[in-house]
Order: sequence, then structure tokens, then C-alpha cells
Amino acid sequence: MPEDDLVMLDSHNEAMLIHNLRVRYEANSLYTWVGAARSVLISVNPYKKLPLYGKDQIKLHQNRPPNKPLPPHVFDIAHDSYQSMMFENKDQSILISGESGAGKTVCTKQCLDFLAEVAGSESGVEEKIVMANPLLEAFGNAQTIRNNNSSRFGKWIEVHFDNMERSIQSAVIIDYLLEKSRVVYQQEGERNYHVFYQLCDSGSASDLGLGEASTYEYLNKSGCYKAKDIDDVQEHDEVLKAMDLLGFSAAEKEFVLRLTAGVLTLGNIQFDEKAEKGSVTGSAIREDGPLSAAASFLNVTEEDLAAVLCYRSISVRGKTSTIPLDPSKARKGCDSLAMGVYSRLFSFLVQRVNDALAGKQGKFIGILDIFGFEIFDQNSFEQLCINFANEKLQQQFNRTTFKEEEALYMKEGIEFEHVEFIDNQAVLDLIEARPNGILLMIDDEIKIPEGSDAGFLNKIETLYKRNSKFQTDKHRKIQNSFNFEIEHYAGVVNYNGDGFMDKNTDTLYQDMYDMCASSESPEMQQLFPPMEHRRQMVSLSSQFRRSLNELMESLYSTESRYIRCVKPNKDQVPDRFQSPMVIDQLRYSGVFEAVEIRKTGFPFRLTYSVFACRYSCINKGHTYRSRDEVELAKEILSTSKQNFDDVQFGKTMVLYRAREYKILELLRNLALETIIPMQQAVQRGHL
Ligand code: AOV
Ligand code: MG
Repeated sequence: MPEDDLVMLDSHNEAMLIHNLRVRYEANSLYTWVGAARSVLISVNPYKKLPLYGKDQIKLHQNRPPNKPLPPHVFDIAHDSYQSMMFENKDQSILISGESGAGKTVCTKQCLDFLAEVAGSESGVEEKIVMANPLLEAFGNAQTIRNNNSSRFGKWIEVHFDNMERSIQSAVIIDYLLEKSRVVYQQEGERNYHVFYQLCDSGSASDLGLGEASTYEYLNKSGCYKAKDIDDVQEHDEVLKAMDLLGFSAAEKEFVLRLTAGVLTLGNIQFDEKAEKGSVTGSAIREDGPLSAAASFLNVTEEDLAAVLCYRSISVRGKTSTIPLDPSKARKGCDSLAMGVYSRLFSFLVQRVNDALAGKQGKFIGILDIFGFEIFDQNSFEQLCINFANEKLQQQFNRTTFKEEEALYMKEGIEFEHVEFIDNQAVLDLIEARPNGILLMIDDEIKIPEGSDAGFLNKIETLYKRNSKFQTDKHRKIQNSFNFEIEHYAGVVNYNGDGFMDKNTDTLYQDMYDMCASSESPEMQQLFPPMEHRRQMVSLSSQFRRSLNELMESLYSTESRYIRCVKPNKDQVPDRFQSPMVIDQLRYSGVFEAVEIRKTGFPFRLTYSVFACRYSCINKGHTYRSRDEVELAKEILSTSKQNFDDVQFGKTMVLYRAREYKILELLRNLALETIIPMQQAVQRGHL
């Protein structure tokens, strides 16, 4: 019989843990606890619809009778968070992790559905929280080879409650690292963001004068137009509905759709070589059609748009001059305009959603749906940021789990074996320590005029050649490669530093920014505020470090629960459990360590009164003499004639491990089997 808690297994080697998960998965039991504290839940993606969700199931989990255990469920995590928030009056967090396609976003929605159903609100804000999803997913999700609805941004949703009524009052969404490059390029078999296909396929196409998806350069390179199981037309209706519900004005809705069309059209502008003064190669725009369409969508003049695409102002020692761009530079610039506009549009949407969800703030439950650890064949700047975030979260997980356990044992004054702290501070220092952490070094490099990827690499190579967590690629000297390796907690990742500088510079060229800011559209002015001091370099790494540090600070002040999502196979199909893949994922997410921590500690703890209440029945016919509650617990155990030598008696509770728990439960069940019929007999009046 598979255990619904991995800590309860007699043997804790990896093979046993995986076997247990496999047997459960085959019986459609997706969820498994790691420890009786119910703070870590494993969820294996079934890739098929199971009758485990919906209002009835929410009710069932909400009102579960205490003595009738249900199998572990994602709703338990939401339920326990809600209960703890109410009874302990403490902010809560649910941290959901796992690789692409493991089910993080689905889990997030299920937790939100549970809270919306159970807590509700007076203002209807819970419906808006749920409806923010189709809107943000249209603009921030795309079909990838790993997931047909892959979130290309991380998000933290804080749901705030009324401290008295416990109903939902407001919510805040914070987004992290939207993948901008997808707007202009997707690899084979992947799609651009859903919204582009929605626009081309739906009624909005004729309103905007758009053609079919295949006529757009930003959509027709990857050979993929349809996403599996996604109905773009229907989703588009949802998006329009969501915008209405979230209080977008007609003008704002139109602005959002037109700007999206504008980004799409920028891809179709083509550049030809043109001779400029002094036989310099410049660019001319091949056809006016896409240019005038894009200019109209962006609400700028054709002349201004053509000028910023074909020329660039540069200032040298305070003197500004204009240089022509050759077609390849012009193309690159045009793409960066598309990415810059799109990412600002996305931030605008998040902002508008937050306006609609704003309200009084009280205690909150925060849910984090963020990209898991990534090790690809080619790893770049994005993977470094993502893996850095995962290192931070892993540290939070370890510290919280260890600290909480040890603090409790000390408080109870019991003997315990100190488990060596598995801390990944060394890697975090390598990446973020001042002044020379790798992410800070990238920032330094973009600030100097002659900064380059190679310059950055040489510097970190010299700085860290003796650091045990860092290594430059063996072939670097021979092949002049840009690769370096970092030993993350989840494994060694080989990063290719080529392009780091460009990727870290999150700034639109000044001319392009000024053009957008000069638009007469009030919404464009909101996206590109004229007063913003653009000359200051904004780096992605510094923005991300700042928002991540804020998130961590807020997480450390909450009580956390963790959902570790696992993807059972690469093919996204039901009923296929590939053990090697699962082992890797459990290792990345620290599940094996969590089992280890829980196992060496005392995962079962009951206060003396609860213990007596539950287990005094195990000695049938015994009359207890102890008055003191500690003595009573000892008497219960000693009179049972079993070996309970390892049980610990703390100041307020009895603490023990899985072995003792199983014996106690067995004795209790045996005792109840004979007691219950007697009680029933009493109720029926036979005795
Ligand atoms: P992700 O969020 O973890 O990937 P999703 O939550 O989008 O992954 O899940 C991927 C797909 O798996 C969903 O579209 C569903 O088809 C299926 N799925 C997940 N959970 C369940 C479930 N409980 N029951 C049935 N099907 C499920 V990514 O955003 O790509 O990192 O970037
Ligand atoms: Mg997702």
C-alpha cells in the first residue's frame, strides 16, 4: 500500500521514494505529502482530467471531518494557509516550483479558486482575481516545446483579507522577467505570445485591418500557428471580457489591441541598402505599407518612425550627431523597439489589473508561480537569472525547514541530532555579493564605453579562478568560447556568456523612446512618461535583483508552504511515469533533503492533551493513575508494552517518529474496532 506521506516510508532511499510516487501516480493519486506538518506537497502532473476539482471538491476539503482522512490534495495547502492566517494571524505564502509543464500555473489557479470559493468577498474582487488570468496569460504565455501554455513570466500574487471577516479585500500581482525575445523570435515548433494569434484569428482582425498569422514575420518563422488544445478565438473573447470586468475603458481596450497589432506589424518593415554621404551604407524602407500601419498603431508619424529606424543619434563628449544604420542594424533596432514596446505594454496591463484589484490590505496569502531551475544545452543570461532566483528560494526553503525544526526542539527542551545546515550561501555570494558578484560585474561592464562580453568574462575568470563553485569552460582558451560553469545546488550549469551585455541592457534607444513619448495618445504617454530620465542605464540584472530581494524579504516574514510540481514525462501524455526524469526533479527541488530532515527529526508532535485524548484508548480496561499530563503520556506508552524508548517528552508536547506513529495508530485502530461496536450498541439502546 503506497504511503501518502513519504516520511512514513520505512526506507528512505531514492528508489523507494520514487517507487512510492509511481504506484500512487498509477492509481491517479497525484499528491503526496513530505512530512506530517503538511507544509510540503508533491504534485505529479497527470496530463488528464481527473474528477478532483470544482466546487464540490472544494467544499469537501473545506469541511473535512477531522477523523476522516482524505488523500492529500492541493486544496489542503490552500485550506491550511487560510486557517493559519485566521488562527495564527500571520501572513502566509504558497511557493510553487517545478520545471516547465510540471503544473505550477494550474496549481496556482486551483489555490486561487479555493480561496475565492471559501473566503469570497463583498466587492466581487475574487472574480476579478480569477479573471486576471486569461488576460495576463494571453500576453505572457505561449506554446513552447515543453508546454502548450507556458508562462513566460514569473508571478507573485498576494491575496489580502479582511482581518475581521476573513473575506478577500484586495490583491496585488507582481511579475518577473517577461521573456521579451519571444516577441521577435521563436524556435521551431513554438509560438509567439497567444494574443498575436488571437488578434489574427478573431473579429478583432477585421477591426484592426490585420491579415492572417502567416503574413507576419514575427509569427511565420517557427512553423507553428496552432497551439494544442487552445482555441484562440474563444480565448480572445475571454480576454475582452476580462478587460471589461477589470474596468478597462473602451479607449484603453482599443489602445491595448492596437499597440499589440503595432508590435506585430513592426516585424514586417523591411530595409534595403541605401548609400549615404561619404559612401556609408544606410537603410531605406522597402515598402510603405507596414511602416504606415505600424506608425498608425503606435500613434506616431510615419516620418518619425522611419527616422528612428534608419538613423541613430549618438552623443560623444556632449555633441550629438546622427549616424545612418545599415539594414542589419536597422532590423535589430526595429526588433528592439518591438520588444521594448511589448514589455511596457505588459507592465501596463499588470498595473491596470492591480488598479482593479486594489483595496484595503490586511493579512495576506501570497502565491508564487515562478520558473523552476533550468539546465538546457545552451544556457544564457535568462537562465542565470532564473537559476539565481531558484538558489534564493532553495535557501529560504532550507533555512525555514531547518530553523523551524530546531527552534521547536529547543523550545521543547528535547534532545536532538543537529543536522548540518545545507546552505547555498557560497553560490549566492558568487552571483550577487557586493561588489564583485557575477551579476554586479555584468552591470559594471555595461557602464563602461568599451564594455564587452569578452571583457566581462575575463574579469570574472580572474576573480573567481580559485572559487570552488566556478569554472571557466575547458575549451575556452582553445576555441575562444564564452562559456563558464556554476555549480548550483541542483547541478553544474554551463552558461554561454555571448550576448550577456545586450541582454542585460534593458533600455530603448533614446530616439525610439522620445518618439514614443511624443505620441499624442494619452496611453502612450503613460507608457513612456516624458520626465523619465532615460540616459541612466537600467540593467535587467539590477531590476531583477531588487524585485527578488523584496520578494525574499516578504517571504521570510510569512509562514510558507511548498508545492513541488513534477513532470512525469517529456511527451505531455497521461499514464507515463519516467523515473529518471522524476528523480532529477525531486533532486532539484530539494525533496530528498526535506525527507531527510524530517526523518532525522521528530515529525510527529502532539500536545499532551491531544495525545492523551487520542491514545488513552489503546490500553483497554486500564485505569490511569497519573494526574500530571506528562506522566499520563508516559503511562499510556509504558502500559502498552511496546518499545517507545525513542519518544521524546517536551515541555508541551510528545514528539516521535514514523515508527512510533505507526505503532500507536495500529494499537488505536485495534482498540477502536472493539470499542466502536460497543458504542453503537449503547446508542441503539441494547446495553
Ligand atoms: P507550468 O506552469 O508548470 O509550466 P502548467 O501549469 O501550465 O505548467 O501545466 C501544463 C499542462 O499540464 C496544463 O496545461 C495541463 O494540460 C496539464 N496539467 C497540469 N496540472 C494538471 C492537473 N492537475 N490535472 C490535469 N492536467 C494538468 V511553465 O509555465 O511552462 O514553467 O513555464
Ligand atoms: Mg506556468
